[in-house]
Amino acid sequence: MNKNLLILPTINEEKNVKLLLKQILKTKIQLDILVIDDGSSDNTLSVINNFKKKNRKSKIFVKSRKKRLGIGKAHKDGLLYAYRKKYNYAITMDSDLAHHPKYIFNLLSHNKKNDLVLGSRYLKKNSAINYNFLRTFLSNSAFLMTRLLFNHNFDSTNSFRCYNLRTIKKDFIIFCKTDHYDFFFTSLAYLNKKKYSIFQFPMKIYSRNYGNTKMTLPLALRSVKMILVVFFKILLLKN
Ligand SMILES: Nc1nc2c(ncn2[C@@H]2O[C@H](COP(=O)(O)OP(=O)(O)OP(=O)(O)O)[C@@H](O)[C@H]2O)c(=O)[nH]1
Ligand SMILES: [Mg+2]
Repeated sequence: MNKNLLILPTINEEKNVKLLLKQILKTKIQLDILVIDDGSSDNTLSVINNFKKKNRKSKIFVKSRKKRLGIGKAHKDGLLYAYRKKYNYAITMDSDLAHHPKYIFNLLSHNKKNDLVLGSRYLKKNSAINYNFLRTFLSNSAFLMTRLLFNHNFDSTNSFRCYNLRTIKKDFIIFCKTDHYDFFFTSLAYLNKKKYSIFQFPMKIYSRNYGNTKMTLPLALRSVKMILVVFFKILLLKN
């Protein structure tokens, strides 16, 4: 067993996942992979299973759920699995090629001295590639809001992260009641408040070329509401 588990949440990402798995293998980084799929109706699962057959040396596990349980739930379940199986580090990323696997090297080069490492598109200019106006507006607003309310400058909606499971207590998963996109800023606000050491490095994030976004208007509105709810929860939380 490798000491690193890479968690990939998927819904209908057949084209992306095919390229992504190849890119990951090319890095030659030692990791096991856990795909958490929420009811893909395209060929995502068969692409992954074919890839597994052709690359028997790499350990790829698949958890397939019948319907969409939420991206936050996928991350939480993946993290709990990693704790249970005693991995030292859990790496999380999107499966739509938004995060290039070359950046896993950056995560791993800072993960010994920090509890959480994450990539940020806000440390260097022009780091969000091919984002349209709406996407830029949503990400920038989330960044601004979390900066103001939680008093940190982390890229709080970025899922590209490495959790040090030996130093982070799994309580944070229980604190994050949320199952959707708000998981990302909630977990970060909690870990920051609990004084875990968080390190971020600059990275580029690419807009998707294949497939449709899984972000819907109700989910975006839910995040707006949850920022305020989490603000009060964090305020009441003891250090
Ligand atoms: N398992 C699971 N995966 C999800 C869910 N929602 C989104 N994903 C996956 O999580 C990743 C991020 O979702 P995206 O749709 O790319 O969300 P986004 O990055 O905010 O939006 P765009 O990149 O602009 O489309 C992708 O790999 C999705 O397939 C979910 O409810 N369950
Ligand atoms: Mg995306």
